[in-house]
Amino acid sequence: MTKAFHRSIFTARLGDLPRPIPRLNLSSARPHTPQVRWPSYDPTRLQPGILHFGCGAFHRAHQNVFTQRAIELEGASASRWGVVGVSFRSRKVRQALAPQDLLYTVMERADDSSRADVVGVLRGLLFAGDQRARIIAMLSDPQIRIVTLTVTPSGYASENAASTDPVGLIVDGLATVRDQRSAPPVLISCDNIPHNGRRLRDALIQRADQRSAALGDWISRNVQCPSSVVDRIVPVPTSADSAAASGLLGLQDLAAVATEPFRQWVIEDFDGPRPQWEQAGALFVPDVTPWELSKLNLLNGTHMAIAFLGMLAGLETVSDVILDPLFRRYAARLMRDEQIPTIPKSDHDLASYSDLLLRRWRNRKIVHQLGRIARNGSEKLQARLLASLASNIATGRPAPCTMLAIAAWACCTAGILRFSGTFVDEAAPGLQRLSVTSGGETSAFVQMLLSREDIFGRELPGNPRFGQELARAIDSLKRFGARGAVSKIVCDAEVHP
Ligand code: CS2
Repeated sequence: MTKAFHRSIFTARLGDLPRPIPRLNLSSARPHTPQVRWPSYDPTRLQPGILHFGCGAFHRAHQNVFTQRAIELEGASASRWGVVGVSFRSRKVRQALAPQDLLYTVMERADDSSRADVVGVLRGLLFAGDQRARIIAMLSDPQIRIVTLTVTPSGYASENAASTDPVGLIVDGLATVRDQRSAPPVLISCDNIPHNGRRLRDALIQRADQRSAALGDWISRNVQCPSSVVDRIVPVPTSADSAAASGLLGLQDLAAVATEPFRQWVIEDFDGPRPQWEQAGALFVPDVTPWELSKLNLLNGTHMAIAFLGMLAGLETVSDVILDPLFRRYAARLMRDEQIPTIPKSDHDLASYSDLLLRRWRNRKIVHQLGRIARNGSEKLQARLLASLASNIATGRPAPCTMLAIAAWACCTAGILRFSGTFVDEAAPGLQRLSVTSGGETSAFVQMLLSREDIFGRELPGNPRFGQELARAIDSLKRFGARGAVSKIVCDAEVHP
């Protein structure tokens, strides 16, 4: 065999090996692919002006997209709105983003269109467990004019022993601001909870009061916590999403996020500098309540209802449920007959909003796992389903769809019926014990269940109609299964509208 022959085999073999795709970062060459948009500004020139707590997929696909658009539309003057993210639960986000110079792709997917944006607004990423002092220094840095939060309801606990939870860090940062007599940043909660601004403010004041009443008082007089309503469906990112982004970019992206085209951010007016988010589609309003009520009830409440009923019916994703004509009718009826009547009238057109929701949920390109929505359902039940139910009971309006949704939550969480998929809920072990103690007796189970004041409050359990109807709905699920129980309600309504 000649040397040349050896060489040709060697090169051929090398050529067969898959070449590693270079990682997305600031120095990677930008391939010219029409579906991918790169930031039109230079990310290295952004100065940090926003500190964000809770750097998960939702933040990356929501607030950062608004900020990027605002920076692009405002031009060079907006370069003071770079974002420094803080993560609390793990170092994973930092590990994925650091080798990418904090760049990542947001892929917008619809059944008939798709686009991808490389987002460059993140200019720092800190981990609360390791970098407490840095975070407090940033909170009191006069350049940081805005702090946004997506830390889930548990992030607002006013009692907490750790000093690295969001509320503790902000209180420490504000104490420094007060000592240095500078202006505090504006704190914007972007969590999906009622009156999120007030909730944040109360948690901060209570925690500060434990240190010194003067600090609590200073916070109450000087710190603005506007409420905001955020909306965009962002499933948990998967390795398939990373692979898809890498395919589009020709560069490896291990922090890519997939989302729907729709995005909404409604923010209560406040004083002080901010990116021109309204140019990017955000809405500034004096009072966010109408948006908050429609979002929490119509979107999140119906999501929750179809998640538990869908899992009981053996389905896996939101689009599986909504593309099923029976469940689509159920969702439409829940919104039209049981939720819209409980929301005070405003300029917000709720009939169009619910039609839009049904269209958004049909999107098969968004793989939104029902188990993800069911996660920690017990802490979300109050704002999403129980509040509208209480108002329906008070006015004597029947609410069979809501009752069935609550029954489905109970059957899944207490392990009364089998369901597809998995979900975590801190209250689940306690509810499962109740189910075992009741020995399969629905009314005994319901009686014990309703004593959980942390889930149901005091008022609803005091109304005997609630307990009786809930027990009937659970029995209907046990007897006819989710599909059978839903069709009894929906078909019955169509016979007797
Ligand atoms: C969902 C929300 O998991 C859930 O509770 O209802 O995450 C929902 O997708 C978002 O609020 C949409 O804006």
